[in-house]
Amino acid sequence: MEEAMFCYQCEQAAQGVGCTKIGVCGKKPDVAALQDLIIWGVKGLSWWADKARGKGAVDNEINVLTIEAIFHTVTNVDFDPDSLAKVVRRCAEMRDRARKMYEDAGGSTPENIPDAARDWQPPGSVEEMVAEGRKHPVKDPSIDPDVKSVMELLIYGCKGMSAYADHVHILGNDDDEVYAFIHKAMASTLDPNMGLMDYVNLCMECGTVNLKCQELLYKGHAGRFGTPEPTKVNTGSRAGKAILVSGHDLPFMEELLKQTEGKGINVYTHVEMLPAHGYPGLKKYSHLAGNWGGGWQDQYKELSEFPGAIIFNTNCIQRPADVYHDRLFTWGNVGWPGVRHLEDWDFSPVIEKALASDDWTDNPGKELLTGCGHNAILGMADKVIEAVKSGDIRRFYVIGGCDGAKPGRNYYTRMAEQLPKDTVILTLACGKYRMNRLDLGDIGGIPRLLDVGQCNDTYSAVQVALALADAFDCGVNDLPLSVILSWYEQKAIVCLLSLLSLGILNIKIGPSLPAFVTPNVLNFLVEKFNVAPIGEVEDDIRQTLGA
Ligand code: FSO
Ligand code: SF4
Repeated sequence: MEEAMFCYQCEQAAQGVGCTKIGVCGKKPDVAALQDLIIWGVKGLSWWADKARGKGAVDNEINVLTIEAIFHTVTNVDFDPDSLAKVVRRCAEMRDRARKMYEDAGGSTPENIPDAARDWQPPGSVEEMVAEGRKHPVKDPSIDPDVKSVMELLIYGCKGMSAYADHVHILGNDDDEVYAFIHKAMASTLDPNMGLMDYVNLCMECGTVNLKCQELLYKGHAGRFGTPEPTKVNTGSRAGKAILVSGHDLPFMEELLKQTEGKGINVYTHVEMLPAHGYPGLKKYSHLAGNWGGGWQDQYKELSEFPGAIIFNTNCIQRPADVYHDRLFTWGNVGWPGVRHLEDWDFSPVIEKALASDDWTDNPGKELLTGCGHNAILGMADKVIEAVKSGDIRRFYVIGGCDGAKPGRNYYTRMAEQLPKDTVILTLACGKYRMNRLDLGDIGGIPRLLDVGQCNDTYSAVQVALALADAFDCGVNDLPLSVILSWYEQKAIVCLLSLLSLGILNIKIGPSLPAFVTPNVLNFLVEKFNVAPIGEVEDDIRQTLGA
């Protein structure tokens, strides 16, 4: 029977193979087809943009559309066919503009223009676009399965990086190196002469460029909001009106805090917004009240308990419950059919909705610690180094990445609980919700659980590792440090590529391995980097401690 769709880009891929009827994430076949068409469109526009850049011609509108379009296809971002159809049209427009830019810069008509880069125009209706999208599926039996596997790894790396690049752009910190790489990489997937190792090399370059992109983001955030500092965050509620912000975009949070100031509304963070509390420029707002809920996968229940307006500015959105559907908003690249989308920086609809919604009650909760980025950790470097030398700290564990629904993810909680008391855990991204309510204590005043920040703060965790390696005059792989990743979507993929590009060995990945990685590609990763799936908690602790 013909498959209604095929997608295997995230950890939830059905049966560990791929979603073929409807996405486990809720993605319907029409949305899958439109997202496939967007990726096809991005490949075409990238082909011309890459050539134009070779002639010295660059257009920032093309650059920004490229990353925004790709971001719309990341897991749990945009489920709205109308919004996706608009992106398809923009891709065709920008492809034509990139071609013209190349020709105006003196480029001659190339031979063998790939179909995706030809002057195809999107049909008028969404239904026709869906039919067109079905002609460009992810599956392509004409490509060798191992080559296809690494090609998809590259595309998913570009998806993750595009999300970060979008935040960088919103901060106004753009750098053409990031756009140039994404255009080169996406264009390369149309080149029949590319072989397996060519894509492997591009994947490593993707990891390197992503670190640059995350550095731009870190510096953009720190420049605008100050350096994150360790901050305790309440997880309960305050009496009064309430808005909950989910997603990763910090300038959005600043603007919302400005627009809600003095209006009797408390603003709460959800999932990846938690690190917002650590930035001086954001925590100075007294109505930034606390953090609500656990990992993104619990939103149906937890957002149902939230009385005010709710807004998602990035992933991970899921099908809303009826009880809050009317109080839900999306912004940026996020979309859900029937949910009101805010196009710009005027948040008055959200504010009005919050003011018209029920009050919340005063109910203080447990406190979480966030804001422990590299500046904070390296601020106590002497203490940390001394604790390692004296044996008070035996080993560091970076345990982070995405949270998710699978029962196997309790591995990360059990790992944090069972690690010996002379170990320190650095955590980041939403995977932290598997452990950030545990009381793990401290080692001579150094908290045993340090929340480095959002997934993009992989950059910050890397800075800690590099500084420790420098202090102990050794390589990162010689440090008493283990990396245990939990992955879900494509940002985690690009973070993994960044760690591999630094030559970091022995990374453990769970709760399951990517469906798009073939056995041969996995063998390659095992041989070159000794990556391994997570095993039993006790065995993994014993093995990493060398006990
Ligand atoms: Fe999580 Fe979702 Fe930040 Fe991801 S909220 S899963 S890796 O979007 O980006 O960590
Ligand atoms: Fe399935 Fe994940 Fe694709 Fe959604 S994003 S359709 S869950 S593989």
